[in-house]
Amino acid sequence: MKSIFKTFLTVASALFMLFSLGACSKKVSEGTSIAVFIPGIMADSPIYANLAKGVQEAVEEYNNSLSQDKRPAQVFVMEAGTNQAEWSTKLTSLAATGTYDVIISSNPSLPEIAEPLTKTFPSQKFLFLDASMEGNSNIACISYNQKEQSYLTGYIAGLFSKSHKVGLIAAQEYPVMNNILYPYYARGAADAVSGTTCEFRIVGNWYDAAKGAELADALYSIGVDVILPICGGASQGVISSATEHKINLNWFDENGFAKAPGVIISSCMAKQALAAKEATAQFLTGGTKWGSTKVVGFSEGYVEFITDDELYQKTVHDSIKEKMNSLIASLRDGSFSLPEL
Ligand code: RBF
Repeated sequence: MKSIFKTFLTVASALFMLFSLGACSKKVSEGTSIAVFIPGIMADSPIYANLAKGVQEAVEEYNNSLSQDKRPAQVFVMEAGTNQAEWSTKLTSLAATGTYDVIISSNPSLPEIAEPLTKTFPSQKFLFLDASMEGNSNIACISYNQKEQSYLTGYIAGLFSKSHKVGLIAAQEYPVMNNILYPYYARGAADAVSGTTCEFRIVGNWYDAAKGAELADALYSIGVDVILPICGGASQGVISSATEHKINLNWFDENGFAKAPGVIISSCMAKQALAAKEATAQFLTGGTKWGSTKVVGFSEGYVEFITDDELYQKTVHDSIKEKMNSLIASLRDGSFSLPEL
């Protein structure tokens, strides 16, 4: 009887040791795990490609700075695809794995999708760029003020247009598009050359290049000669149409000059890779301000109108470059600020 009891004690203590070792080694050995949730696809959507790039760069730098006894942080990138009806289910599945310390994404529609998940999975953190939400302690956001980005783009479109008709081809309508991107683009064009009008067309998705071309053809047929496409993969069709009709394009979200030399007259972008890198680095070092939204824009250095590209220098006449330079300078020194629209 005594020996049975002794055996039981030995097994129990062994199990206890094994368990505590296991639990302990789990803590020491597991590095931070990050999921990047792409609400769409990365191809032709620089805002998403730069999100993944920025997160990966931050993780690489963080891992390089770790001492040898620490496990590296890991990143898993998931493309949720262009069917927006599936995003909620896919984000839920990702949170349900319980594997990721944070899910990082970028899109104005995500906080609303993630909000109910923070109740179901209370330890899941979400970091969203190009989005805003206050007061949920599991969610932190970075929002771009894109007024100057749109206005500068519209301004050069207005200066460039000979017909004084410009156009914006959007993938879909959403609050940032309707309240900021389109109105400030149109206002910039009209402020550049009084009487310039702006047409607005909608593709209906972020991938249909044939529809993009069809809409650009139609805008050309009514005299539009400068177009801003904000429509992901559909912008490929806008490029083909503009090249064929010898009209011009603005570009958004990345330096796009090389995509159609001589056709693209401007590239103005929010610095998504930089913002994603900084936000990820802050998360990895425990500095994220949960429950809040940080707004960054032109005055904080997160919006860049590219002037040093050779193709900008070549394509845009000096008189227009000078006007753009003085507009940029006046926005920077505060002598001109944009109206509320
Ligand atoms: N921008 C993209 O470049 N690609 C996309 O697939 C994409 N999908 C979006 C889906 C929704 C529901 C919303 C609200 C925005 C989407 N955006 C997309 C737009 C993006 O948030 C941003 O406004 C533009 O990239 C302009 O900076």
